[in-house]
Amino acid sequence: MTSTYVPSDEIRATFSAAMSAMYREEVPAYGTLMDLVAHVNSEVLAANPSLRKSLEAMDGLGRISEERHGAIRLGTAAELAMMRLVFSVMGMYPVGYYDLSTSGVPVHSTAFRPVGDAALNRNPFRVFTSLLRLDLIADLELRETAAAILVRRRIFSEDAIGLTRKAISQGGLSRGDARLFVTEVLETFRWHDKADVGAELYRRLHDTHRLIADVVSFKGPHINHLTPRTLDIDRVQALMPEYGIVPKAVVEGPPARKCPILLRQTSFKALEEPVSFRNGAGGWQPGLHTARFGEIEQRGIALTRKGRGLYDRLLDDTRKIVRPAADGSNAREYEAALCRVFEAFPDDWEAIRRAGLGYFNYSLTEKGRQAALSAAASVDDLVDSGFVQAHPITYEDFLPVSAAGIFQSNLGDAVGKALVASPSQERFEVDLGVSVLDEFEHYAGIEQASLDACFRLLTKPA
Ligand code: OOG
Ligand code: NI
Repeated sequence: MTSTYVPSDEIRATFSAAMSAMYREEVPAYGTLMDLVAHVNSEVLAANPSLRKSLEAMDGLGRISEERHGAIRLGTAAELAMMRLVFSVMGMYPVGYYDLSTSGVPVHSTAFRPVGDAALNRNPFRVFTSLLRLDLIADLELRETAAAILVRRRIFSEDAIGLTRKAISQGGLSRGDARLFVTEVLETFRWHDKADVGAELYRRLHDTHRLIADVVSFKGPHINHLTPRTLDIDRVQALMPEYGIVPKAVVEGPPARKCPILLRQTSFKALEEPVSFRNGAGGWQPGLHTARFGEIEQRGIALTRKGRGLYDRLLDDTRKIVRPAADGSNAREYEAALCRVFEAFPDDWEAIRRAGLGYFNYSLTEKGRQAALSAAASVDDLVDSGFVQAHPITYEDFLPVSAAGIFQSNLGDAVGKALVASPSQERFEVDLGVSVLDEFEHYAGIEQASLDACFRLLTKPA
């Protein structure tokens, strides 16, 4: 009977499209950004046939325009645990642990995403999912008030829960159930302009930390941004003002390079939106809330632990020279320092590969397909002799310093400093109900599998 179920990849693709359509309607600037990104991507591909070729080999061109991530902020462990089950129906699993407390944001996070080439190529939709950490709030009374509000709310509909349980127990969903599942789950991510609290409590939450107000005051974890993938982030950043969008001052992540590494991101500021607060007499009182924004990203090669270590060190060195100011006043200075410091990171695929800084997908060349090896050879020998070629593996995850920069550009400038860094992956995993996948092990596994396949083919008797 399993064959009658809709593949989880397809449910995810349908959900991602539905979410994008909903957000486009809710936040028109996101639609403008999508159009701009599509325009720049097609320009880049037309002007750069070799990039086109390597993308075809690396990721499949089809996924680029489909590609996006979103972000939500949850309030309780129970919400996180249920969210994990919901995402699992769509073939999305928690990868990585991100501690944002180091940057003054009282959350820790994971990314739910498809795992493995086939699933990523079918649809790479992912959701950066944060859990609020009330334990980092000093005001005990406010902490308890917030916790009491959160424990009462129900962010999933009965049908969303029922269909999730059904999918898990029977191993999938029929076409009709899958359609209903997408509709019901989408509700969890919808914007609600009616707050669940009064203006006075909102203000107290807001003054403690704007993020707390965003999580606690509303009925559910509205999607706060969606991020299309661009092939030229600097070009999109430069064109944004022409399209009536004001970008944040600096692009987060590594500088522009010939060989892109990890992830570069930029966003436009959150909108100030009209909301209503409860007025105590059963009525409503008008107010404003800022939460929802747009973001774009450009993805490069996944780095090994060694490569990531070098990246983290260089980023840190840069920030010792110039720390990007929230108002953008030293943006040029920061970019210049970033470029200068990152000269220490090789900008050539073969150099990156040989130094063990990045992960690669290996495959046989035409010459390799004709060859049969009897003696053992090293990977470098096989690459040198032209039997094996290496394509960079795309980074599918996130970066905590960048994420903090994105959070902060959208939470106003007054945030920062006040928290004591306290990563708590164990606590997070208990709340989640499983361990998160280690991203490095995951990429290493993909690389190793591609090498194993090469060796198998090369040593097969003719
Ligand atoms: C999430 C910010 C992190 C990214 O792309 O790094 C993020 C949030 O604001 O909730 O989405
Ligand atoms: Ni994002």
